[in-house]
This record gives sequence, structure tokens and C-alpha cells, in this order.
Amino acid sequence: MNKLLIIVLIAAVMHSCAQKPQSVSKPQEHISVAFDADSAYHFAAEQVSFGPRVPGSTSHRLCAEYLEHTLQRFADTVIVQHGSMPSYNGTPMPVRNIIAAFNPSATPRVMLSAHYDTRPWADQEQEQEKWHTPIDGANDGASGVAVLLEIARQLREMNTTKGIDIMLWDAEDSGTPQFEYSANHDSWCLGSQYWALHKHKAGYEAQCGILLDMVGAPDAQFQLEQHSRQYANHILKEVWKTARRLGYGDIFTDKHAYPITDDHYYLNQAGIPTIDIIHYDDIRGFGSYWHTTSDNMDHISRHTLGAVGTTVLDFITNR
Ligand code: AHN
Ligand code: ZN
Repeated sequence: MNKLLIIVLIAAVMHSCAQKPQSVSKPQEHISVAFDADSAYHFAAEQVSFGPRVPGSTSHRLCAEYLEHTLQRFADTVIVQHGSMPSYNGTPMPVRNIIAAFNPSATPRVMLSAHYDTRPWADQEQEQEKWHTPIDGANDGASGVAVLLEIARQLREMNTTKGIDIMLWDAEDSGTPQFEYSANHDSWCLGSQYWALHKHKAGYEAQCGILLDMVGAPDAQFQLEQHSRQYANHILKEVWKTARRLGYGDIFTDKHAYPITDDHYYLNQAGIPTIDIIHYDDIRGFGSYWHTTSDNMDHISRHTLGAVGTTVLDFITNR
């Protein structure tokens, strides 16, 4: 064998070796995301500016139209589901769910959701005169939707090819008021209950669901809630790991919370493994202003909206 041939062979072997590690197991590149907390804050303020979004009211209808038109700017398709469910006292409650899809035929699908209606009663107020006042619902309602609208805006910007649905539930928060004598536990989450009975697409499936509820308080804490642990622990662990990596470990805590009746319960029952990112702390429960007239924009934090939005967008982008 002549020298030249040996050199060529050695070069060929070295070349193939150098190529190998790359072609065999190239580590997936981590994509960093650009969730804009100011934009999310603005989306919350816009909803609140319509007034309380009590099902059946004009403010509710105008806000629903605003949400539908806003999602039409970002998503590929938007479907509005109209229906009715019996309320806590048996009277029919109108339901209007807003469902936006990115890449509607792509699988597997991720379902992100939040409720957009607000509670007709400030029934956690100390003073009885305030119990019948409808609330702004800046945190309880607008915050979760605001984070999802900003995620939708970013998904459009990123030109995502993933299958993602954003569902805005109606009639979550008209469950039996505190001042009634008997409680009907199925009187909450009427929008998601309606959807579970009448899916917008026959045979619809999602591999992963994330519900956002009360994600805007300055002192927000999210705990590992029991229904989420039972039905979707793998998702819960991954989302919390993402939050910790991003430096939000102080908000996404390792404490366990008791099972909470929220839209994710009915979604899990319908076969979609769904976690709930919901404000719950051991001292104030659902937060200081929960179901009071003080649940307004004065108590919404850009930092918390950013922590949740960045975590969820990073998780769905890099999963
Ligand atoms: C109950 O209070 C039964 N569940 C909490 C779900 C909720 C109310 N989320 C917002 N408001
Ligand atoms: Zn509520």
C-alpha cells in the first residue's frame, strides 16, 4: 500500500468518526421563548375594561366577541360553542366556549385552557351588603386568559408547527353562592362540563392539558394539587421542573394541595390528562382578594403573569 492511500484511508476513518457523534445522538436544541408580560398585563386590562363578565350580561357578550376576534388574529381556526347547562338552582345558564386551534390536523395535541367568565357575587366579602356585587375578576378569570392570549400571540410569531388548542371556558364561576343553604358541587365549571358532553370535534383527543386559574397575584403560590397529581403527575413534574430551571421555584412550590374542583377535573374525567396551575397558599387559600370586590387590576402582577407564561410557553415549545 502506498503512503498516499494510507493517508487517504486514515483521513476517511477520522472523518467518519468525527461525524458519528453528531449523526447518532444530536442533543435537541433548547429553544428559548420571549413571552411578553407587559402584553399579557394589557390583555388582562382589556378584559376587565368590559366590566364583570357574568354569563348572560352584555359585558360578557362583548368580552367574548373581543376574545374571539383576538384569537382569530393569532390562531388558524376559532370555533365558538354555544350551549346551556343547569345552574346551581336549576335555572338554565348560557354557555359560550371559545376554542382556538393551531395546526388543527397535527398530532399529538396540547390543550391550554382558562375560564373567562367572572363570579356574579362577591360572596367572600365580610360585609353582607357586598355579597351581591359582581366582581372585576382581574385575577379570577382575566389573568389565565391574558396569559393564553399572549402565548397565542407568541405561537403565531414563532410560526409553530405543533398541534395546540387554546380553550376559553365559560360559566366556571357561578357555583352555589356562600349565602345559599345547600351546595351543589357540580354547579361549578359548567363550560368545561358542557364541552365534555359535546366535544367541538368528534373523537377529539389531547395528550397533555394545562389549566390556568388565578395566575396574576403579586404573592401567588402554586402547589401540587391532588387531581393534577392523580391524573397527570408526569406533566406536573415536567412543568414544575421547567419553572425551577427558569428561576421561578419560589412561586411553583413543592407543597401538596388538596383536590380542587376546577375545569381540569372535568377534563381529566373526559380523558385528557390535565394539570391545574392555580393560586393556592396555606395562609390565604385562593388569595387575599378571592371572590371579593378587590379582585381588580390593582392586584395584578406582571412578574407573576410572566413567570406562568414563560414556563408554559417554554414547556410546550421544548417538550
Ligand atoms: C371551588 O371553590 C369549589 N373551586 C375553586 C375553583 C374556582 C373558583 N376557581 C376560580 N373560582
Ligand atoms: Zn372564582
